[in-house]
Amino acid sequence: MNAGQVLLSMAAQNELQLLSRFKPRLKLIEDAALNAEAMPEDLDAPLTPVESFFVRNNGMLPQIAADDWTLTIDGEVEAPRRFTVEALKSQFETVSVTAVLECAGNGRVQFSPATDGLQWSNGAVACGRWEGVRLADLLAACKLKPSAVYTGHYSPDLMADGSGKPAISRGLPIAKALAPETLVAFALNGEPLTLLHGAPLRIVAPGYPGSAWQKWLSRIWVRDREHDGEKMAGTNYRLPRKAVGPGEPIDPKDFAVITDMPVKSLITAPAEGFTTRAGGLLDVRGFAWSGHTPVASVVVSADGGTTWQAADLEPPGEPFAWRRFKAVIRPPRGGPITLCARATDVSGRSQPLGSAEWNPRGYCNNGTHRVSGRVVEA
Ligand SMILES: Nc1nc2c(c(=O)[nH]1)N[C@H]1C(S)=C(S)[C@@H](COP(=O)(O)O)O[C@H]1N2
Ligand SMILES: [Mo]
Repeated sequence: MNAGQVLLSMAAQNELQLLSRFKPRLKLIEDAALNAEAMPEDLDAPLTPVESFFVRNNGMLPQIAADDWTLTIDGEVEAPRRFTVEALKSQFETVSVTAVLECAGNGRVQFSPATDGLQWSNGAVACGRWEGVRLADLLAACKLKPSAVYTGHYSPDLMADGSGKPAISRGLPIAKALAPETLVAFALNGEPLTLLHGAPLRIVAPGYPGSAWQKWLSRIWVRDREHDGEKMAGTNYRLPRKAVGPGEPIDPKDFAVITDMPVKSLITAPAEGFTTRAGGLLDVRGFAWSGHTPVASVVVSADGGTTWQAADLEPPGEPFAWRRFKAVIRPPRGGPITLCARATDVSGRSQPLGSAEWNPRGYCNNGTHRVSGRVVEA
């Protein structure tokens, strides 16, 4: 343990035990709350094993008794309801969606100058098969009023600063809440959700940043305005409508909620620090994904982005899943080598070569992933 970890509270020490027991390979990000990310090479499977799924907490893990959990739906509905988990499973159709979960702050560490927020490298992303009921079906059962324009999500986890405030309470525009891919989920990769990922119930909002995927969901307040819960307002999980440079004044009015994640890719093999032989063949592979706009193509570079070759992209599966890409490279001579991957979506948007446009909170950095290694003479 390093000094920062020793300072963590007792509760957090239990959290660390959870991490070392269930996710021993994740890299801890220093913070009062439990946050940890995967190494890219541990993300080299179409469905990320739960063990390698990153963990993002805005506050303390809640103490929960999953047996008597209920979900209340109220607000702009004709018929407010309260469901047990069993009632959700027995009264509504169970469906599954394969979807990427990515924290809006993934890649933040590459922004210069640095911004506030957890300094994630590239590992706050994963792809899972989520199983649950459609949020649309639950809302239909509660009979939405015409005034319903947004959902507000609540859970019992509190901020780590002792203020007693909810750690986070975000929501969805009603159109996304009603979209067929949006779930109240209770299982991941065929297993019941674990505590770290929001058991017994969490929101799954494919294409949206992870912050919209409320864990430990206990209440949905249907709203007649954009939800204004904890970490919805100000500049939280928002991007400026027009560029704001470092040090420039910030007016939250000019910021809009992030509702779509940008096109992105990750090299999952070889791993950082690899060695390969000059004149030999080097297999490069990884995944590409985007929010709501399908991925069109991926190119790979073996010279840090000067020249590119097309990668093979596996045929599309489910729309919110990530797609495998592969390329074979023949490094000509010995020396250092830097691999890059760059995805483009069907609307023509590509990953930026360095970082995405700097923004005050360091969100949505979809800059190309770089992996460095060494070519050794045969
Ligand atoms: N109740 C609750 N839900 C939450 C959060 C949280 O702190 N509390 N963090 C959100 C954020 S910012 C992200 S990126 C995802 C992370 O989900 P995971 O921990 O299952 O990977 O959960 C979201 N849902
Ligand atoms: Mo996040």
